[in-house]
Amino acid sequence: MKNSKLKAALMATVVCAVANPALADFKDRNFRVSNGVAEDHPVHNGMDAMQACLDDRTGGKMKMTGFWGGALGGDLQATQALRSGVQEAVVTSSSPLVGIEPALGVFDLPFLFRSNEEAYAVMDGEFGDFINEKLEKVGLVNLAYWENGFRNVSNSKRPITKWEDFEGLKMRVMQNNIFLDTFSNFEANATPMSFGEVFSALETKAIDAQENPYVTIDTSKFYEVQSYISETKHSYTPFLFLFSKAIFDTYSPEEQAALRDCAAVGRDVEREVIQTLNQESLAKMEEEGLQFNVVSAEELERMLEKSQPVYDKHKTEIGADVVEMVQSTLTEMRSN
Ligand code: TF8
Repeated sequence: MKNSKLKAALMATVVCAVANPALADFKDRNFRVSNGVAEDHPVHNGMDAMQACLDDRTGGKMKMTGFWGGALGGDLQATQALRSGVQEAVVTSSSPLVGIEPALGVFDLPFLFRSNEEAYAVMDGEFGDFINEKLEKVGLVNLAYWENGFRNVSNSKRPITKWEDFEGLKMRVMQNNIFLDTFSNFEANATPMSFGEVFSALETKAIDAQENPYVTIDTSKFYEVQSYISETKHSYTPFLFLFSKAIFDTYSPEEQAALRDCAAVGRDVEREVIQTLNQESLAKMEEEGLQFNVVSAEELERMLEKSQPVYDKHKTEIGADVVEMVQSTLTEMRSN
């Protein structure tokens, strides 16, 4: 009798804790989120949605503050600060982090994904989790895969409609050997450079070309110093919403779950805003005088074939199992 009463009381506590986690599970937190992109990039919309979700879940106890335009350092520098536990969070492209976790290079393989839907299914599924486990081993918790997006080329020299048009172009690439090899293979004069240096390098004509998703080219104002833009969609770059594992591990399980769940809420909003803004950004850049060129489906196929040596060269470094897993996931998805 006594025992069953105790059981009932315990059950009530458990049910209550699940339905409405005690606020004691949440401490007052205010963490910094480093961004390379400008404040008007859709990451901001995603972070607002994530914050609303966190307010709801934590009774307003968990707050985040966004820093923009690389104010807390570039992608790589900010990520290293997470690993050493001195900074909490960063929204970064995966590409500059291949020196930390080589498997991330899988996302840099040219023409890997054909559509956003394909990219989402791969990243939000088993393959994304597989990569996340590797990131945890190097001190990084990926809360969710956000979006930078399909990359397109802009330049100040000439229209690009086939791979031969890259010949001799002085082109900025991310600090990533797969990108370096992809564009060197198209005979561009490719130079690795951090994102923060790109605008002035284009402005002073130290470089002719760069490649990024439309919304990033727009919000970072690269179009002001470029004349041509081509839809090459040569790769899809995810944004990782990374949290310092050293700091994450000091949070309660409820706080950790709130962070993961709310980062997924923010992700959905951020992706949606990018999809809407993509065409608007392109239209705006055309209005500003950029010449827009489409690249034919046949030419994109030719570019993919031409890029095969890049796959062969980097497969071992990325991990043969990683490349094979993404390829078999895609093959299966495409056959359905
Ligand atoms: C690049 C990336 C950047 C982002 C962002 C600024 O070209 O695509 O758009 O990583 O942090 O460096």
